[in-house]
Amino acid sequence: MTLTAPSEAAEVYGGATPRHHGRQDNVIYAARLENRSGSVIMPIFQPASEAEVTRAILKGFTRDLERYAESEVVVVGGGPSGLMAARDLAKAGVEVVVIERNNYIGGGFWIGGFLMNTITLRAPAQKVLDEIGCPYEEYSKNLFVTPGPHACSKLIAATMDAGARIQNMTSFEDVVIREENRVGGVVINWTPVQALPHEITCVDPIALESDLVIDATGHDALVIQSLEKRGLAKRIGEGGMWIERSEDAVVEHTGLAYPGVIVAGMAVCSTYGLPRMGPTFGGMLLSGRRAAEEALRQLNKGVPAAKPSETKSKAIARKR
Ligand code: 48F
Repeated sequence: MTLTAPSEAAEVYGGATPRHHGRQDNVIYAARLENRSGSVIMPIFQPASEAEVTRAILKGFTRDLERYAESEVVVVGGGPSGLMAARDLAKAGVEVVVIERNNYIGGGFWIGGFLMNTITLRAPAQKVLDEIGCPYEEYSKNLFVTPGPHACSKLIAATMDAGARIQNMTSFEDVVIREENRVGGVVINWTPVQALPHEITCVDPIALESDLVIDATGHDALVIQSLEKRGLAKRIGEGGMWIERSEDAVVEHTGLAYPGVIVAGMAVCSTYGLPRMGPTFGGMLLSGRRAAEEALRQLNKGVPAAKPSETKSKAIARKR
C-alpha cells in the first residue's frame, strides 16, 4: 500500500513528495522521498516504527531501573553537591544513582543569585571547574565567576560521563529502614504522583536498596527530616548568612549524620544549624566531594575506614 502526502507537503519538502511505503498490518514502514520526476531521494533518517520507539524507551528504562534497584549509593537530589558526590563516586567505580524530583537536573546551580545566572566560587573550588572543563574568569583575587548554565551543564555531563545513573521526575518519599534503624535505601515515587491528591492517585511507591544514602536535597534536608519525624535524628535548621564562615563549615561538617546517611551541601547547614552561604557555590562542590570521600570510606573502598569510635565522637561533636 502506498500513501501519498497531501499536495501542499511538496512545498515543505522543497518540491519533493513524501511517500510512505509499506503495509499497515504488522509490517514495518519504510519511508522514502520521491521528487516530482519520481526519482528517489535518500531520506535523512533511517526507518523506525512507533512501536519500535516505544519498546526502545521501555527496555532502556527498565534495564536501568532493574540494575539500580540495588546499588551502593543513592544520592537524593541532583543539585551541585549531589552531582559532585555522584560524579566522584562513579569515577571511583561505585554504583551510584541520583534521584531528582524535577525534570531538569542541577538544582540551584543554574542561577548565581537574585535570578542572575553568573555563578561565583572561591578558591580552591575553581579547580573543580578545571576538572570538568568549564571556563571561568578571576573576578578578584581568589573569587571566580562563570555562567551558571555552562558550569551546571558541564557538571551534569561529567556526572553521567563518569557512569552515574540519573533518575529524574522521581521524588524521594521516605527511607528504607533496617536492623537497629539503619537506613538501607530510599522509597520513591513519580513526582507527578506526589503532585496529585492522594484520593485520586493512590499509587504505592517503590524502593531502591543501597548501602548508603546521601542527602543532597538542599535547604530541606529531606532524608534527615524523614528520620526526624520518627524521632531518630534531629535537624537544627540553617543559620543566617555568613559566606566566609559557612563554606568552610559546610565542608567540615559533611559526613555520616546517621547510620547509612551522609549529608552534603545545604542539607549539612540545615542539619547542624550552620550559617547559610547564599549565592556562592564552592562550598557545595567541595561538600559533594567530601561526601563522596566519606562514602568511599564507609564502603571500604580505597580510603582508610574511620574507627567506629572516631565516627561516633565526630557525630556527637557535630551535634553540639
Ligand atoms: O537546592 P540544591 O541546589 O542543593 P545543594 O546541592 O546546593 C544548594 C545551592 O544550590 C544553593 C545554595 C548554596 O549556594 O544555597 O541553594 O545543597 O539541589 C537540591 C536538589 O534536590 C532536589 C531538588 O529538586 C534539587 O535539584 N530535591 C528536593 N527534594 C527532593 C529532591 C525530593 N523529595 N526527591 C528528589 N529530589
